[in-house]
Amino acid sequence: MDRRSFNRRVLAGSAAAAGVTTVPLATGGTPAQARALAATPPRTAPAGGKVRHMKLYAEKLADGQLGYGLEKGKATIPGPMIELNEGDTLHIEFENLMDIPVSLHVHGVDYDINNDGTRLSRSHVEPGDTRTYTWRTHAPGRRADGTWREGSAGYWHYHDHVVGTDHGTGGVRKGLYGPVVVRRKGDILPDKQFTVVFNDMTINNKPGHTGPDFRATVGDRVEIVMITHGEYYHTFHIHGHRWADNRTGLLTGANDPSRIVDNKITGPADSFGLQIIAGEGVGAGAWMYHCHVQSHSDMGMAGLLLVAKPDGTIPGYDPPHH
Ligand SMILES: [Cu+2]
Repeated sequence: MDRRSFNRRVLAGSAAAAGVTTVPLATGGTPAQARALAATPPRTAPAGGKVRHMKLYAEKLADGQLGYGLEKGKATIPGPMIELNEGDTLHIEFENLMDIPVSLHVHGVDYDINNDGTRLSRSHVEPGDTRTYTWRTHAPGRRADGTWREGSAGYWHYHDHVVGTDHGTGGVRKGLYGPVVVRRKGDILPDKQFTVVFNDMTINNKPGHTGPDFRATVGDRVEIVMITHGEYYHTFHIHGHRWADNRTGLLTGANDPSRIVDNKITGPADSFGLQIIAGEGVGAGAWMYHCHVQSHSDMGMAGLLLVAKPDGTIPGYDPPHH
């Protein structure tokens, strides 16, 4: 089930429970339209504490790049989005379909040395082999000494740490990376999610000039997970929209001191996330996002957030012809 139909179901259920009338979504309404009409608050993350299992593969793609995927033959760059709630444990049965050793190394969550995904800790995976990596997460709380321990919630990422060099330089360069989102109970859930990875001078290792482009409808709550890899520093900028420079990318109230930005410097292995309401206050359009280092954007580090009107049209946008 895709996220939108999932939203439809959840929205339909919650609206019914709240006794509100909604426009039938089967007639083509978006989750955002339904929410606006029903004044339904956004969905939020539940408490964690679940034990989850998933299968992940590493494989060569047809064009010689490398990717992670949930099924054989379906690897993508970036790899699949892995979402957890604070308190969850995740066991990943990771299979290496390539003819070279590979690994899975994660940022931000809890893992012991056997799950580090490095050759130095002998936690990589030889060709044809399978290994289960375990990631754990925790909610914030007070330590025995009274000091505050942070929780795992954040916008994180995973990547290979052995292809090419003991730092995975070759693996990361060829596409072995992906997003991890850990939510705190009550965090607002998006309608749509996109991952943007500035990797060397590409976005998401996309060959050719510019893109990828992403699609949303006015009013959609869009979440962007932004990750940087490679050799350079970049700045992530999006037109027409702003976000809070904090853990969630959202303000929590009138007195939240977080700075509002529309541009953020980002260097190798940095990651952050943001949520925007597509077209809020500005309407539909082909809204650019790009690295704001001028030569980088000139060289193709730019794409579009295509925000459509409810009728599907995008004013001023001339789609590329194939
Ligand atoms: Cu750049």
